[in-house]
Amino acid sequence: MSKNNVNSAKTREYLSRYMEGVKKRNPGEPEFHQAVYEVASTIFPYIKDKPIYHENQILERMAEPERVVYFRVPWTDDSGNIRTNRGFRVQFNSAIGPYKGGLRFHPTVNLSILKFLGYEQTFKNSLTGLPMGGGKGGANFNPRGKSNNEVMRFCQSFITELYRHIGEDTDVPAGDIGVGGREIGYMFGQYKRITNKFVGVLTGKGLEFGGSQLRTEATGYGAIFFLRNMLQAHDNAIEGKRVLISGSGNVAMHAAEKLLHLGAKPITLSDSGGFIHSSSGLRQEHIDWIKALKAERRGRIAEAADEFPEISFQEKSRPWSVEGDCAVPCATQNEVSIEDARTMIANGVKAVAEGANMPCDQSAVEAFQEAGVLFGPAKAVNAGGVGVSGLEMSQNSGRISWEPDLLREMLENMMGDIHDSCVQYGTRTQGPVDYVSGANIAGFVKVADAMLSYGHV
Ligand code: NDP
Ligand code: 2IT
Repeated sequence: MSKNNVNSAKTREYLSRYMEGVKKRNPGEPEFHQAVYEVASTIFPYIKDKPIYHENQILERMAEPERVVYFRVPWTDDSGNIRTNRGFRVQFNSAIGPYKGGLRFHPTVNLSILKFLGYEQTFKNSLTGLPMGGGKGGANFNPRGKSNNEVMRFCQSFITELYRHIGEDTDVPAGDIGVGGREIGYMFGQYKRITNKFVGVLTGKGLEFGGSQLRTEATGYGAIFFLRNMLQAHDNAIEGKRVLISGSGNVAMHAAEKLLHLGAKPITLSDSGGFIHSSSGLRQEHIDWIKALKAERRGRIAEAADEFPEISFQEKSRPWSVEGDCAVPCATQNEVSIEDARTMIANGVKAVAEGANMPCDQSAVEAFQEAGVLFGPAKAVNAGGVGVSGLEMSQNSGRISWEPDLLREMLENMMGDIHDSCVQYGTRTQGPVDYVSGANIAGFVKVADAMLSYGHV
């Protein structure tokens, strides 16, 4: 991604011709183009003296989903009106295992966003070291303001179509934006009812029905382990660091909690209405209160400022202008622009770890890298979530459940191994580790070599 990666004229020419083809074949899909460019710009320099990947058109085949399912989701609201949404599942790549990746319910969901997420997921899942291919799905359904019964009816209708395309050895969905424990419960219940099978077809399930210890916490906790590892590898420490976080969902809240465990200070959180700030640092009591606000009362982050005098709220803004040492964006794609990046660099931010998927736009990533800011890309930083999903699949297959301590240890080790893989492929002669190249190359090699073994499929 950094300009240094695309370092020869010939590589630049290959990359630009490749991207022209991707854009022509996938018109009107800017998020998908962005995700493919980020990977291709680091893989072309890596494979320039490895003709086998070119001869076998590996990057071309990797940019084409193996299958896309696109379906109608009718449901009835509480007033008796019939509503229609659009459901999707993008089965991107199954070279190293069954398709695996979350479901997103958000009004902005479209094919471009799900293709970017499914493409990214392929490399992320490879980095975990577990046998999981890449997929993503969801619907343009907005759970906000809907009653539990409406969400249940929607989930049941969604699975009534999707169930025939998924399975414990075929495709295993999980949560993402707008899909948490409640939605997974409704969908698992309907899958079991239709198929008469109790199998690990979804992850992120409740602990009572096959869920894994630590899956709920895994993405946010894992992201902070990765941030700590990046700082440690560059002779710095996480203790005492003031950390800007965006979002107040699953990833953000557990990132904030793990920062507290490690002696750092989460100072902001946000939602689509604005952000909250506490200069002395958010405490566990704030985090517990906000978790309950979001999960039980489905309220807005602004309410935290009414409840706690030490917390302020700024409407319709993102937290990136607040002074801090590190940033962990945990809301959504492209929430950090080049202007935000410049502000953070000027304010002395030393490390950025992407908790959300592709939260920093292309120019923001380049600005961080050029300024020498440690930059951890999403596919490495947030891989702990899908990593523990993979462990949930193993437990379900074996009909066993592992103790919390074992899962804690497995998650921390997995994040350490992912960090090591990035260092292996991303170490440069000068400057900090290039984690973008490191993650992309480490994720690519395993998937590409499996694809070579299969011939042209
Ligand atoms: P949640 O639905 O639990 O929370 C999402 C949070 O982000 C909410 O605070 C939401 O605010 C905010 N948000 C979402 N969309 C927007 C938007 N367009 N503008 C501003 N704020 C927004 O989702 P998760 O925490 O699960 O996911 C957050 C990110 O992490 C996503 O990028 C997801 O793909 C990624 N991720 C999630 C994993 C998981 O295990 N859950 C694993 C790996 C990555 P509001 O409620 O106001 O919309
Ligand atoms: O983006 C992601 O990695 C997720 N939403 C989690 C996917 C999973 O299968 O646990």
